[in-house]
Amino acid sequence: MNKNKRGKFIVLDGGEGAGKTTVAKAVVDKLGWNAIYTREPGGSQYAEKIRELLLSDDAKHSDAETQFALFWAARRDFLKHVVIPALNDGKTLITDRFDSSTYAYQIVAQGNPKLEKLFWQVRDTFLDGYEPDVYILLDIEPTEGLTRAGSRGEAELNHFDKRKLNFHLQVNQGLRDFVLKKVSNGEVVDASQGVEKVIADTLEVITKTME
Ligand code: Z5A
Repeated sequence: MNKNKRGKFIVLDGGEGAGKTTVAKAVVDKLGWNAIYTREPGGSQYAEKIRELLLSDDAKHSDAETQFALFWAARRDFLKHVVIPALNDGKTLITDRFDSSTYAYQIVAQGNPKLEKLFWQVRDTFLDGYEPDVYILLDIEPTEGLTRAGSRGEAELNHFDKRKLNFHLQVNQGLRDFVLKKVSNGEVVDASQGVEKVIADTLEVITKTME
C-alpha cells in the first residue's frame, strides 16, 4: 500500500458530554461519501460485543487492568476489520474515542501509572503502523460536560458517567496530557462554544490534516 494514498485517520476525544458524537457525525456529513463515522469501544461487529461487556453494570467492579485488556482487545478487532481496510481503501475515518481514552480513563483517572509502559508496547504492536493522523481533543470543563450528558437521563448513563466529579477531572487531565504531551499530533478545540462553532473549528483542523 502506498502510504500517500492511505486515507486519514482522525480521532475525536473528550470527557463526558464534550459533544464528540454530535461533532463527529456532523463532520462526516460535511466531508461527504468518502468519510466514515466509527466509535470506540466498538466499531466492528465483535468489538461491539466487547463494548456491551465494558459498559454493562457488571463491569462497574472490574479493575483498571481488566478494562485495559478488554479495551485493547476490542481496539485490535476494530483496527483489523474496519480501520485498516478503510484506510487502505482511501477512506477518511472519524473515530469517536480511541487509545487516548484508555490512557485517560484506565491509566490516569484510575491511578495506574504502572500500566503506561505496557500501554506503549501494546500500542506499538496492535496499531502496527496505523497510528491516527491527528487526535482532536474537544476540551470542556467536566462540570459543564456532565451537565450536558446528564440531560440524557439516568437510564442512559453508564458506570463511567456515574463516577464522582474528581474522576472526571482526572480524565480531563489525562486527555490533555495525552494530546498535548504524549503524542506529537494532538490538537485542542474549545468545546464549550456553540455547537456550530465547535464543528467549524474541528473541520478546520481536519482540513489542515488532509492537506
Ligand atoms: N472508555 C474507556 O474507559 N477507555 C477507552 O479506551 C475507551 C472508552 C475507548 C464509552 O461511553 C465509555 O467508555 C466512556 C469512556 C470509556 N465513558 N463514559 N461514559 P459512550 O460511548 O457510551 O459515551 P461517551 O463517549 O462517554 O459519550 P458522551 O461523552 O456521553 O457524549 P459525547 O459524545 O461527548 O457528547 P454528545 O452525545 O455528542 O452530546 C451530549 C449532549 O450535549 C447532547 O444532548 C448534545 O446535543 C449536547 N451538545 C453537544 N455539543 C454541544 C454544544 N457545543 N453546546 C451545547 N450542547 C451540546
